[in-house]
Amino acid sequence: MKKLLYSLLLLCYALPVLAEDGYRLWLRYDKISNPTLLSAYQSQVTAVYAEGNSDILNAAKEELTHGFSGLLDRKITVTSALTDNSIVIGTPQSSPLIASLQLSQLEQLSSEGFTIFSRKIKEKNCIIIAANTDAGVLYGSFHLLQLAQTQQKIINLAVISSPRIQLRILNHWDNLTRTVERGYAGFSIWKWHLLPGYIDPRYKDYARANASIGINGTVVNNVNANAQILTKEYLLKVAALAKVFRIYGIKIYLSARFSAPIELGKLKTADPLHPEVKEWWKKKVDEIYTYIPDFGGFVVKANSEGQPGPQNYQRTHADGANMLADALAPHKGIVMWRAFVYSNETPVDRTKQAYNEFKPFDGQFKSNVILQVKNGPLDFQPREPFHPLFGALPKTPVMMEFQLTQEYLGQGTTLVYQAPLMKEVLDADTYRNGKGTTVASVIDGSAEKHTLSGIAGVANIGDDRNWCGHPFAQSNWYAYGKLAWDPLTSADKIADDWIRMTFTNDPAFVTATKKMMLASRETVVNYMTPLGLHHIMGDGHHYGPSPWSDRLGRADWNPVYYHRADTAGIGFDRTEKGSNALEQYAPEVRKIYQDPATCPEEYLLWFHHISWKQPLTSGKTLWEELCAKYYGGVEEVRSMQKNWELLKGKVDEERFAHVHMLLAAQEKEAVWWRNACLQYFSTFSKMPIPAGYEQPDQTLDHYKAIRVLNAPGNGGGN
Ligand code: GCW
Repeated sequence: MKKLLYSLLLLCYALPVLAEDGYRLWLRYDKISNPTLLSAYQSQVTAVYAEGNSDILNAAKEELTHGFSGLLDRKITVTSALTDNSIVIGTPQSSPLIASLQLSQLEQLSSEGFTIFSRKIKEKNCIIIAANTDAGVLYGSFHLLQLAQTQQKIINLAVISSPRIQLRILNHWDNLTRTVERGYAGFSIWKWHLLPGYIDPRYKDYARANASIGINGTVVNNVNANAQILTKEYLLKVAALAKVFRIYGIKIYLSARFSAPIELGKLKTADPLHPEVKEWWKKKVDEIYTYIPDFGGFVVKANSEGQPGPQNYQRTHADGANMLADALAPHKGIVMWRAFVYSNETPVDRTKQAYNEFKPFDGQFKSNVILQVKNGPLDFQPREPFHPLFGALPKTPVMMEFQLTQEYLGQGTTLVYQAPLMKEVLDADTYRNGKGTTVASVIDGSAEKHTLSGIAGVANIGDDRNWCGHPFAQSNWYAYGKLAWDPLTSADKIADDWIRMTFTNDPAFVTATKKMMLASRETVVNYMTPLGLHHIMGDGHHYGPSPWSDRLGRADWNPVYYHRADTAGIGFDRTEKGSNALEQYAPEVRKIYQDPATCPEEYLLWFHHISWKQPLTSGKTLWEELCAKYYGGVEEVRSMQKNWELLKGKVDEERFAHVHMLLAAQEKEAVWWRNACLQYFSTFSKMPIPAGYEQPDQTLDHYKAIRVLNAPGNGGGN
């Protein structure tokens, strides 16, 4: 009896550890399931040897020993003497042993790069992870672990890897109240009220996860910023976070509210050219560096959607950015100035406004300013062409902003792997310096040899146990980091690795799941906004379809502004005959898009107003093609459901059931999108949904009457 009780008790303790609740992300380090491989790895790795004791090196040692102990199912420790089959880590500065190897490949590496190779040292077989900095060693350690997690070879490697982009940053739209703007995974993970005293263990796991994919910076507060974050009280809290993140090579940045000198400093103005304002920022920045010596700098959303900015004082974006840049420069801090600006006072096509606003200032920003530009000219739609500013600012460093949180991509219920979306933009050709000037080459700085380069992802992280809400949403955090390190990596490779580490190496599971992930973005486009449609989501909260909406205060917040459906056709004419947004692209790009005959169909209604009866490449008319896309999208969700069912038993029950339920929700939403949009558009096309398709079971009025109350992430105090 006692024994039974004891085993029951043990089981109780064991259960939470075994539960696959998604908390461990892609850092699961479970025992290698393939016995042959397991014994091979066991003979290749028996210990970790490191000379040097910095915090970052210690983090690398901890990760390697923890990770390999799990993967190899035996205790791997750090040894004080070199033993056979050791992983040897270090830099020439920290390790006399590494220095003695005189590694010429270190010269090829950037400060964060690493090299991994095998060598016999003092008759001992070693796997060496060397770098120029401790952060490089940490990244190399994660790389080696990932090779083992994905069951690839770990000896006799010749890895040389450096990040192509310098600043690889997450932007949290987290409010000090702990609500998250556009967040669908719970509340903010920052427990401001408990900081700086209580350090939630989650902060370390957050930092580990980021370091494992090379993310080296984080902006912890919403770009719709509360000036409070700049008070001493809050800066001490920020400093406590910075202390945890520093150990993982991550710098902290803050969103700065432009009017802070008024709100906190009691000044009468925030005019960037006013001496007192300059002085206030200078002092504030100096103060920040006393608490956080490696503080990264500011991101600023100015004169956008009601946020204060230099234009309130008839000053320019350059005046505003440069004033902050001057305050940060002595400390080597930077300003990430957002280009997401538009005004409804000017009746100009919203997609043109950022370019119009910033193009004239090219070359006028201080050297520690980088412009942060969203991937497309509108706002994180399921599909947008690349932002014309990527091809328009040769004299200014420009960084990318992607949105990992799925504001316009079905939010918490939708399985959508975003690497294909990101790749589409990164690979797009701006033709800025002739053919081959891809967006990736602009943002990595290589196109114009800029020294400052960066990329930001709006985080999809919250305090849900599994971090991102949807189990597959984790893949977007992961993919973002991997593409930030190397934008040339394929979406396929990233998905493959992520699945193996997050779920299982079972080939049948990997193949089927990868197929589903790679198709998932197009599926969402098909049932939400096919053929170049955009911004026809629900008012304000952006959840569900609402193409009929025209009630919001400003024209360009309303779906009818974007689809422009009438009896003649549908789509936004952005050619010379229309808003001429096309003039903002290079002639080569313009040429492709300006003619409906050559414009890729995925952008057709983005650039053109097309007649309902216009035949498309499929031979179908536009109306028929629109129907085919919406119906196809729903069918694709149904096949995802079927495919997922076939994988039952190949993954743990918990995550299987979670995804199963979410796919069912997604199917309902896809039907809702399809029925609502097609019935609404048919009031203009005056054509029915072709017979043969399953007909909508609800009327248009039914769909119009749906009200989504309390959608998460929409509004709330900051
Ligand atoms: O996509 C829109 C969102 C806003 C957001 C804004 C921005 C932070 O709807 O919630 O505000 O973009 O990027 O500034």
